[in-house]
Amino acid sequence: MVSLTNNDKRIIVVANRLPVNISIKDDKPVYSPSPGGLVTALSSLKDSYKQEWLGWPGEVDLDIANANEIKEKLNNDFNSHPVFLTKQQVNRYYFGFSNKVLWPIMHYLPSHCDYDERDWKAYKKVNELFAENLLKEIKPSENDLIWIHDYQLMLLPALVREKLPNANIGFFLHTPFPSAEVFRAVPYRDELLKGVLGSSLIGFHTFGYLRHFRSALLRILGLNSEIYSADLENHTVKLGVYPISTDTNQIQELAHSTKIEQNLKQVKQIKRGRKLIISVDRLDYTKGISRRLKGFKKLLDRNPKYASELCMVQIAVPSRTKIASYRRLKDEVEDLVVDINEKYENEKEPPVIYMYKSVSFEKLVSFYKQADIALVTPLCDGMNLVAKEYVAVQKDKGVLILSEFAGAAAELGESVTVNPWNPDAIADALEHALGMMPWEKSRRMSAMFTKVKRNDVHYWSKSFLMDLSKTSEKDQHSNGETIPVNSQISDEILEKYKKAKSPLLLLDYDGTLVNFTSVPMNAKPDKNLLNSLEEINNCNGTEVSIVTGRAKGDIVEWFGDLNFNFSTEHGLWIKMAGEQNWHKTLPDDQHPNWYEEVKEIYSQFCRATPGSFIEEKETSIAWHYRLTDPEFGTLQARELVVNLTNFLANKPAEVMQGKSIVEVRVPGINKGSIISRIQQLDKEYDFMLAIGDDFTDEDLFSAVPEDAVTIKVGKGSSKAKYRLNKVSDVRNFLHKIQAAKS
Ligand code: ADQ
Repeated sequence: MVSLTNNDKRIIVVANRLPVNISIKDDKPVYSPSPGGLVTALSSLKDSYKQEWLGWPGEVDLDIANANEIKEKLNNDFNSHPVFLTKQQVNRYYFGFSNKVLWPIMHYLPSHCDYDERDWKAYKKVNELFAENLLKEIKPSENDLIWIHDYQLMLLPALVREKLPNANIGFFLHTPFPSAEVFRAVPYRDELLKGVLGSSLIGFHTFGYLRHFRSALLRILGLNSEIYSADLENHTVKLGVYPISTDTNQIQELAHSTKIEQNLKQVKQIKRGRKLIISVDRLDYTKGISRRLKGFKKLLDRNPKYASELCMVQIAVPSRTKIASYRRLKDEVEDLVVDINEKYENEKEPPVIYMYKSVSFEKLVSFYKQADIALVTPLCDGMNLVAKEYVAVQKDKGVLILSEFAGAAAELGESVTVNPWNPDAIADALEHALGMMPWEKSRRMSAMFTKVKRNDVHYWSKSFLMDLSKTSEKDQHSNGETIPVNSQISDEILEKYKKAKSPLLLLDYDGTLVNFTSVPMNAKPDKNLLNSLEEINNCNGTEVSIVTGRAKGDIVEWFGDLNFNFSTEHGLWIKMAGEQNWHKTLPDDQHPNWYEEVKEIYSQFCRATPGSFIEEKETSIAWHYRLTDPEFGTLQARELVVNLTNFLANKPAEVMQGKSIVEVRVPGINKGSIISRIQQLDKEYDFMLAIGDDFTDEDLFSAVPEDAVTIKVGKGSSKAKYRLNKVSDVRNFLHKIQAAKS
């Protein structure tokens, strides 16, 4: 593991809110630290890393307050850098796009979405403001770890990457990442995904969210990723799972300290000898408070005696009260509480005690300590810290009832899990918990406590930052052993080329000279490419060769007038410059005897895989799945390869799987065949350059002489010596070649 003791590095935390509250009293700003979970998470790294914060300082009225004075004070006393926002920006960026679009979408509640183009514009603007402030005020270097938090800042990683290509940028999403089917409903889904992809490392609470994110990359951006990484044109993004947690030791200490004595007494007074069920949430429609109350009512309806034996305390912190749906929720919850209490009020106390306020952490811990049951039933929740806080306090007593839809359920399997949408199931879970034997409570709770203690919030931040600090090293090596063509290497190659008297260029077509298109016939060469190749071909003895897997017809149509060398259908048909006729590398009677049957197998797969199609060539046949549902297409391709391999076991055929294509061809001919043809014709060249992007080009790289320059385009292992990232890099390189001899 990489050590995190490094005083040269800073951790720059970027979050919507700074960990300081500013209020204005008598026209003067008053500062009070508001240490949330992130401050605690980073506290154990205080001595090894300098920490700086960037965020919105809260609703400070700038007409009254002095912005410069606030800025200086925050810098000096809190290591914090404010991003000042106008009231309108806050309304549109925070209450608008963040909380009326992204928040409900992330929690599978698109019916709560309220789109407004102006909100999106403000969201973009504020993300830009964050980027500007970060670069201007903090001036990060490549040594720093920049840690961006949550859905309000999804565009920020790419904005920072644009200015600082080698920065270490981490992004952590505190909400769930929903199924791609839901996320694709956001009108600006491409921009949002591309924004987050500016990161070096993206962290999620659970593997499920990571899986959904990868699926969104594939379905929305067409980007294929690995389980823990995605390769982009200019950098690799690592993906990881980091379940956030509590400061378990600190909570245990507090639970046993005298500091909470007074609070414990107050809770006991509320309890009055009854069993206590505790629920603690922000008042948010994702938290399932209404259904939870209905579930509690069902329990009382089934067992009216519980009305005097139980007491349910619902603490609800006021949240996002500027949004209408939150205000409606408040009314709904209050009505439900009144309903239950009116129906079951007895001579002692009402069964539901509803507290609409934020309470101190000491008080919360006292409630957790006195609670026989914690009822945590969000309809959807990234993690849910209340569940873990309860476990951290209880240690080996109590019962946790936990929603299946909270991220915490992935770790806390010993809880009583419940479907939070179903009040009957909530009543069942409560009955189960109330009847649970002490030894079982202890067994379940101790198992959960061990996990919450081991994977605490310090472990969360350390593991994320360790992985982030390793991303830059990894990225450098992500290209395997091939060497990226930097300006020095490019100059060396060009120098050799200039000196050569008879150079030969061997260029693959799709994925090398042009980008892939969904329909292969649409990938026509543009004028610029044709001019550039023609000019190179006419220059001082240089011969250009197109070496492709495409059918001869396509190449004749597009390049027929040009005096190039051509090798098509993976080396089946070759025509060298100046030759009148095409040379076929296989005898005419070699029409494959497996051809029709393979075509029949392909047809079956086409019927079962909408969007796929067959491409017939003379001695090979290809099944394309570029236009299919990407996940299904990949699965079907795997299945097809297994079928074909079995069927062709003793036949003269090769099965190859390339980029969204499965191809069966006659063995013995491949893209390297053009080199044999050159030898047959006794042609000699004193410089060879081969460029290609996929596995079929590896045959060409193997066939060229040792001293040839070979270049792989894109990621993936290769026999080539050098690497260029993308088609546009190849085109730029060709322009340099063009300039070199002219
Ligand atoms: P939240 O939606 O805010 O956080 P949660 O994880 O439960 O949800 O955190 C709430 C925190 O606020 C807890 O530490 C809790 O003790 C405290 N709190 C709740 N009610 C309170 C009250 N009345 N008074 C005082 N404190 C109260 C988002 C995501 C979650 C994710 C967290 C962290 O929505 O899914 O777990 O971030 O990543």
